[in-house]
Amino acid sequence: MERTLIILKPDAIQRGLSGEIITRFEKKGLKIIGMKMMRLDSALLKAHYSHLTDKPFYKGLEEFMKSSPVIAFALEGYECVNSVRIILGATNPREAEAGTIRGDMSIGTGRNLVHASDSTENGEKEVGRFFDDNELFSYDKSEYIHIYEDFERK
Ligand code: IDP
Ligand code: MG
Repeated sequence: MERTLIILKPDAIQRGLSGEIITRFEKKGLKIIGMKMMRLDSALLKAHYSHLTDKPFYKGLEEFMKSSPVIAFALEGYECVNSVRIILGATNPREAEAGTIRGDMSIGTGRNLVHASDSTENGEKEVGRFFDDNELFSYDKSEYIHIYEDFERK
């Protein structure tokens, strides 16, 4: 099982799209193992977006991500990092496939609604950065027998 970090960005909160976005992950069958509303600060954002801090758009990105609270959650599932990125769609929503969250509900690259980890390694790292151990929950999901074959949920 992999873990991935999702952030509903300020545009998702402001536009009232949180429920619809969460629903897409729930319908897929992924398990929510932690969730909280939080205000992001510069230090956390610099760590989270360390691959982008030297880009010209970074200042605007940081300001935007601090502009209202966000909802962060951790998802768990078999090979979920890749499948969640597919559900998200491309970074530039104008190039994102119809049917994806970004493709269906957004237009601007800097207003693309949602973050998701981009690799198995980063999934683990980012969940650990945003959640303490006691904020993550281990529990059985009764529908798993109808979502996974045995070998997939080991
Ligand atoms: P990702 O969110 O699809 O993983 P990254 O390249 O990691 O894409 O970039 C993180 C976020 O930074 C994007 O989701 C987007 O909000 C913002 N961003 C990336 N590139 C640009 C750009 O060229 N202009 C404005 N914002 C950008
Ligand atoms: Mg990224």
